[in-house]
Amino acid sequence: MARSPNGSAAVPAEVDVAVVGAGFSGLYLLYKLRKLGFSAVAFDEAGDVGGTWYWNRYPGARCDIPTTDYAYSFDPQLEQEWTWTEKYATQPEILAYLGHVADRYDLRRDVWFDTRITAAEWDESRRQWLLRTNHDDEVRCRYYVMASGCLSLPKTPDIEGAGRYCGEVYLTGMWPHGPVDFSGKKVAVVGTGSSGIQCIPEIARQAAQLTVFQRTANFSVPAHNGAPPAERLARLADDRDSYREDARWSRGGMPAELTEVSGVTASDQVRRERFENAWRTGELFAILGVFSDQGINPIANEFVAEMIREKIRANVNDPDTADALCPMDHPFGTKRPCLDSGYFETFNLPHVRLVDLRQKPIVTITEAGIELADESFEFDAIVFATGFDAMTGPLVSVNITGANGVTLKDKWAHGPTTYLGLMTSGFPNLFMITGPQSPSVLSNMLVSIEQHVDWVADCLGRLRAESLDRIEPTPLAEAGWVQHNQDCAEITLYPRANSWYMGANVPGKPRVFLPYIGGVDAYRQACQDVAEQDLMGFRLDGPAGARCNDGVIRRIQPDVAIVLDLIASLGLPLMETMTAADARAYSDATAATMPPGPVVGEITDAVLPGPAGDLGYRLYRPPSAGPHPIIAYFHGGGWVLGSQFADEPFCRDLCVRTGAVVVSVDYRHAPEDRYPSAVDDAFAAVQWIAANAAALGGIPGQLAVAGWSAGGNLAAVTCQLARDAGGPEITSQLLLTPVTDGDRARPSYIENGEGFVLTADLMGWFWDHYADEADRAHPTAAPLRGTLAGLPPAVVVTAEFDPLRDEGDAYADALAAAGVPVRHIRARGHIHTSLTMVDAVISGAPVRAEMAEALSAIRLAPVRA
Ligand code: N01
Repeated sequence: MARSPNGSAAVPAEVDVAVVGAGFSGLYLLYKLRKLGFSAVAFDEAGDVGGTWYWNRYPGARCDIPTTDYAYSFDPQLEQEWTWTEKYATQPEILAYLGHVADRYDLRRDVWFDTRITAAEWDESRRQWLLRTNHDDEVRCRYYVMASGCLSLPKTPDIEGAGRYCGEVYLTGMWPHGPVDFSGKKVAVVGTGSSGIQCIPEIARQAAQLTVFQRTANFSVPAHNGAPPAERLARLADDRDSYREDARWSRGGMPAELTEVSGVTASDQVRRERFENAWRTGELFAILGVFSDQGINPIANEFVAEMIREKIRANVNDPDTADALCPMDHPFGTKRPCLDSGYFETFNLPHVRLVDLRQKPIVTITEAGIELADESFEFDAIVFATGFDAMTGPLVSVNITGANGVTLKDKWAHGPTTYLGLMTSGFPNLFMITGPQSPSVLSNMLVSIEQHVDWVADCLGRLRAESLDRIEPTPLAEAGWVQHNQDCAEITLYPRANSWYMGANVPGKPRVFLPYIGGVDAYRQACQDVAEQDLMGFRLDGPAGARCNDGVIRRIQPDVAIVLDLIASLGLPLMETMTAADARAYSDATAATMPPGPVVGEITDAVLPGPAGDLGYRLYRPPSAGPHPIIAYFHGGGWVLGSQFADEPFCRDLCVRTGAVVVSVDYRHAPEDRYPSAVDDAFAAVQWIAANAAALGGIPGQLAVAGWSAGGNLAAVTCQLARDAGGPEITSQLLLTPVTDGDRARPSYIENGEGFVLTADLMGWFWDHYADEADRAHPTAAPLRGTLAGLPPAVVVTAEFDPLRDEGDAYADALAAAGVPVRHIRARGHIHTSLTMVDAVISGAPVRAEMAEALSAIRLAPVRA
């Protein structure tokens, strides 16, 4: 039976590339592969091209990205000849566009419709995939591409009795092709995600009665549909290429200005203005970008969420219904927000009713309708808008067996693991378009699809040119990418929602954040970097031989990378080229832009007597009733910069996390007062604090010392001095990325000497200001060179991308070797300065939590009691 419009009776026995899917991805892939001279065929279960737009024919189905951007950009001529009628096109118009694309490039001739790939097996001996279809055809291919979409496997309604119902049943994701008429009927819609929210107003127009069963209220924004957006059209007309290039290098795949306005610090008026402006655009990325911090800070997020709830309450007449429609259980954006046309207003119609399943769950579906604990409904039709087994579902639903005989389903039993969302180890020559751990569903799909297809096509062309025929990611590269994805997600609020992004909508599915949330721009850069570094992280093989440039493409924490990019973009002069006065002014100005840190119980300023005059200190008291343990804290700044106020956010954080009084003491700075002035001051301060513990609200005998960087150096030195002097009693020491030696020949000085804020040169500048060469090896300047036995238990924190990493590591090792209890925390992906950037670098929070927990665990037990 011919299933291809080219009239072929059977699929070809062997091709270069087999593609699953004939939607946006599959069609562009066919076009691209053909241009490169590869033989390629595509298979699709559908009767024609269209992918998701072939199946999702429910009333009201539209795109939620403006048509100016929801279209291919690979061929300017195609762009010129197609005119969209609306800002958000209807499903028939999008399907017509895809039909036009298929015709224009004569793509249908290589697509086998009504054909599902049921199994795929890697044949190592022939370096080919063997694919089987539901018609028992077989096709061998060198490369196999799953262009099967992220939301293409509808979830079967997981509701008791779902199979019993005898009336009309519809799934939004598999809507019939013939007409569906709800006129005069009693209709139920189950589900209020994007599909439900789009179809509910349309069904309400026809049905005699409509009952909406809502399990989770959803945020939705009016689409303000109409003509395609004039401003975007004008920009396209003006310079199409640069508009498209902006989209490719944007965060979400549409040109948009990223705001730096924080929801936390903006005034009420600014908040309201920004929100209303975004609301008026009717664009998802606008409302997702009202504030720079709404995706990571719950307070900023709640401002947006509450303003949306206000809109809902203003549009829905019945207050109880309005309340039920207000999402309360997840931060805004953490479930895909919807765009609607009159959704909330629909509930003002007399024949439309909302049933809140949180109040009254469904007990069962019956032959006639739906039964709750206290009410039964009869319906002529039930529409299930219950969503999809997203992202991984379409991939693991095919029985794919890789090189080691393991199926993809088994490999991903605990969640997907991919390299760049493009490939997965153990499955050579298998590519995914918009696979898990790529931006895909968090972006304008069209931009992401084109980027993936281009990357895959370039890769295949390159393999052919280099006489290679096998490509597979290494376990190291894949683990690194999985970790990076997790790092990106964990700094956001997204994992807080029970969303399909998390796999939470499918019972039994592992809860893992599925898409890459680092942004289209960052992702594109990563893919480009991999390609430029000889396909780093891929094992390549073929007639030309085998090779592999193994490695991890992104090791820096994502928010640290943002800070580094920001600093680089400012083009600031290097601190080591400044005078000490200018460097101090610069450092103070930078500190003033940082979030203040958490609220503590009390902050007081005072002075204590030092060897050469008073030393200022700032005391942070926890909110709980005292007395508390005390931490004497020494600020960072290379003995040159800073003051008792300089590390305020970190001190507050330390105070709140440990429940200790933190006394941040100033000390004399170089070059005015060189070594050992700072040491003398630090030791004197610790002696005074110990002697005055009770007066400070502390518990006598429970004194820790702590410090960051040069302050960590002083804290370490102070512990040695106190031990040698027989007091005061110090119960523990917290050394955060400390200076312990100053030997700048260590590998971390070379690996991390440039580009991570604290440079090797700057450290040299600090040392030169602080101490004469002859003094630098003295244990009171280089505590690593001192005797370490008998020191208080230590928490040593070192950062991966810090020039000081190795001397911190060496100190932790040496302490342990000397019999000192040590908790060594290695901050993966961090730099020297990122762990103190409280509320600015979110990924530092777990490290600070760990150090506080470690300190609390040892602080209360004096070692030499
Ligand atoms: O699916 P969903 P969707 N009992 O999973 C509910 C894209 N899309 O098809 O939230 C009762 O979002 C479920 O409740 P809960 C877009 O990316 C785009 O609507 O799990 N209710 C939820 O309310 C979108 O995000 C457009 O508590 C049950 C609903 O069903 C994605 O596709 C249009 C239930 C499912 O919502 C998926 O959207 C449409 C049960 N057993 C879709 N099981 C555009 O505008 C599930 N629900 C382009």
